[in-house]
Amino acid sequence: MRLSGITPSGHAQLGNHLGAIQRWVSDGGPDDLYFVSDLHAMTTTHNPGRLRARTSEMLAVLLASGIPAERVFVQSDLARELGALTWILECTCSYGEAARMIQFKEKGSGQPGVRLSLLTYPVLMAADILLPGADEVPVGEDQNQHVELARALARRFNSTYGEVFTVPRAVLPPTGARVRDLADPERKMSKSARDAAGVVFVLDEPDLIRRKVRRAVTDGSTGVAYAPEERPGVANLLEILAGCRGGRPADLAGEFTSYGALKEAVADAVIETLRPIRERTVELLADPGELAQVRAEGAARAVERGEHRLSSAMRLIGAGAQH
Ligand code: AQP
Repeated sequence: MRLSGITPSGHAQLGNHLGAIQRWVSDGGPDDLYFVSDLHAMTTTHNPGRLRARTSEMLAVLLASGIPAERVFVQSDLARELGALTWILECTCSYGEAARMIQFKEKGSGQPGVRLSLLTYPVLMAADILLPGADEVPVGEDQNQHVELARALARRFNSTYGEVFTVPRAVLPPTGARVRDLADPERKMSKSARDAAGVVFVLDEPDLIRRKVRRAVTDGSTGVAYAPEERPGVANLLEILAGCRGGRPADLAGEFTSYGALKEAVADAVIETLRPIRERTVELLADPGELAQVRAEGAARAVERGEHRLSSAMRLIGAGAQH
């Protein structure tokens, strides 16, 4: 069973769609779970109203993209169970293990007022994974170390107190699955990018998508060829086209003789890929009752999948009332 999350740290962007959500729809199994990881969006300064709105929007985007309602939930709806399990796992984890996480070192070191949660969120992530018993966790390279931590904590708990947790493994994306920022192809496209000029958001209107793609950074070469190292901007456009239409980027390059024609084709493909998702998301957001019901049912199902592990873990560590 696979588990994947998406953090509402901004609006969903094309990289989230092509690199993650689209695969979740096409490769997902009936037991897989997908969640909006809103608790992970609080490790740095956040705006509560904006977080709530983005959480609903992200849930709507997942549903509009084709993920069945019975496979989604919102992380904070399981705050009690995840909070309890996080504490148990923190009592299984050493300070050194948490402090070694590269993301903590990159985002936290030397910063004033760093939230403690920036240090401990990989343990929450371990709880996300271990509570429902996920055995496969599709993640980007940057999250691999966190899945390693979840593996270590599951093994340590099982060997110290008793077998409760499935030991998960990370499933890394195929190479070339990274969508890069259109304005700066050295960076990956990100929902929290400081400058949105090179980020196509899933809910962008067609005109805006076309403008962003037309302004995409390419290079001074002539002719269209797929050379990710030497020509990252053009390679990114070809990969986006392949992600939307199918086919291999190197083969698609042969269809074009100019960057202008390539950009128009990319804009058309992205607009047509995202159009039905945007339209359905708008409908879903206009009906908060339906979203609230999906949330409530998703939370109940997710709790049901994991509560027996939490109660076993509580019993084995000697906590909670004895039955
Ligand atoms: N540019 C990308 N190309 C391919 N896949 C991507 N993903 C994100 N950006 C790209 C994949 O989307 C999933 C959910 O991402 P996340 O919410 O866990 O956080 P992230 O990877 O940090 O995504 P962002 O958009 O870059 O968010 P911020 O700006 O908050 O850091 C993951 O499977 C991720 O690999």
